[in-house]
Formats: sequence, C-alpha cells, structure tokens
Amino acid sequence: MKFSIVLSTQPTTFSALAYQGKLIENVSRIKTLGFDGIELAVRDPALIDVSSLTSLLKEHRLPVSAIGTGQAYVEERLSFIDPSKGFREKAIGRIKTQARFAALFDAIVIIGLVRGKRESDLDPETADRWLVHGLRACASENPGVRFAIEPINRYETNLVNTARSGIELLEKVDKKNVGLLLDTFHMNIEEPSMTESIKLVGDLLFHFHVADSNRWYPGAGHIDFRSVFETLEEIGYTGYVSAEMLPLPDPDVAARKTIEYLQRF
Ligand code: LER
Ligand code: MN
Repeated sequence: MKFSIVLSTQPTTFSALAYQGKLIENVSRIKTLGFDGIELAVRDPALIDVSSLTSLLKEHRLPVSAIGTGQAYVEERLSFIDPSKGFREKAIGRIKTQARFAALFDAIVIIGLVRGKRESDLDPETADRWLVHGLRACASENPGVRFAIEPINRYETNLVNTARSGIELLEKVDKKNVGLLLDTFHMNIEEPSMTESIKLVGDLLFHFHVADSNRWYPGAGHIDFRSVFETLEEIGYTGYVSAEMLPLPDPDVAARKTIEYLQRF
C-alpha cells in the first residue's frame, strides 16, 4: 500500500488539509514522516512556479499521487454545472490546465467540488448533461491522464453522493481514463457499507482518501479501517491511500498519527 498526504500549494479556506503553503518546509516534513507520495491541492497551476515545485519534489524523491482541484469551486465558484455557459467553459478550461499539469507527474486529476451543486431551478437532466459534457471534454483532450470523480457527502453537494451514483455517471461518461475516488469520511455518511461500496467500485477505483468519521486523522474516530484495508487488498487496489483530514490537534501530530496508524495495515 502506498501512502500520500494532501498539501495545498497555496493557503485556502478548505479546512480538511494537514498542510498549506510553505512548500519547502512542508514537503521536507512529509518526506521525513515517511509518506511515499504527496497529493497536491491546486487552485490554478498558473499560480504556481512549476519548475521550482518539480525540482523540490524531485530532490525529496516524492511522487505526486493526485491533484485536488476543488479550490476552483471553493475560492472561485467555477463549476461544470454553472448556469452561465462562460463559467462552465472556464471550469472545463481549468480542469484541462490541471490535466496538463498532472501529466508532468503522472498524477490523477480529482473531480470533487468542481462538478458543482445543483440549484433548485436547474433540472437534473440538464445538470447531468453539462456534467457529462465537461468530463468527456477533459478526458478526451487528455487521454493519457486519469480523472477520478469523488462521491461527496450530501452536506457539501447534491450531485454524486454515493459510489453507486458515481458508477452511473461513469457509464454515461464512458471514457476509460475516468474512474472514481472514494473517501472514507464521505462514505461513512453516505454508504450503507463501506466494504460493499469498495467492492462495487472494484477496478474503477483510481484513488482513495482517508480521514476518520470526525475528519480527524485515521484512528481518531470510529471507522473500522482494518476492514477497509482488507477490502482494498481484496479488490487488488494498487493506487495511493491519501490522507485528507483536519489539521488537528495540529498539522504535524495529525500527519504523524496518520502514518503511524496506516503503516499497521
Ligand atoms: C475533497 O477531496 C473532498 O473530500 C471534499 O470534502 C471537498 O470538499
Ligand atoms: Mn476527499
């Protein structure tokens, strides 16, 4: 099993991140703690000094597991289902830029909150059509990059909350380079059984997020991680298990507790 942890390349209002900014210091910490890779949360690759970041990661021999893209929605309200065509196109353009950035590291592009939330005046069929269109456009232009749609709990979005709805969306998108990301925090809220949902997704599981039931580090809540890891093993999952949790009681303790706990499995 390979473990990574999320680092936001810039400060953000999204709270479930152990590390934000201070790249030199934080990349070195993540390496020292024993993570195998790093997941980068990036608002816009255009805001990053890509060559310095690449050298820094190379120097620490840290591969990039995935690129989180949700800040485009959290900070800029860009989404695939915005009522304005211009905003939808801007969201698609941003994810295409993220895909070119991800290709530099052979990393997966996460489609989380950038899919958007459906407002009551938008009918479900139109939202679905726009979402499928956005995903197909990004996936077709970057066939060598893998995209992972993340089912997210109902308190954050009303579009794709469960593994089953994620699979239904994949069937409509119908692209080999689009799969799913499951996150234990969201699964604990939405899935009747985490292990059954992991089995249902099977080979379509491209990436995996861990946080405990309270979104603290794994081991701080009541999720049965042993059965989660046994099931990942059972389906032959070879991707990263990536820690995306609150920086509590502080970022270093959260990260250290995470790696110590995960390495038991
Ligand atoms: C992002 O990976 C995530 O899990 C969502 O909660 C973003 O809000
Ligand atoms: Mn997540």
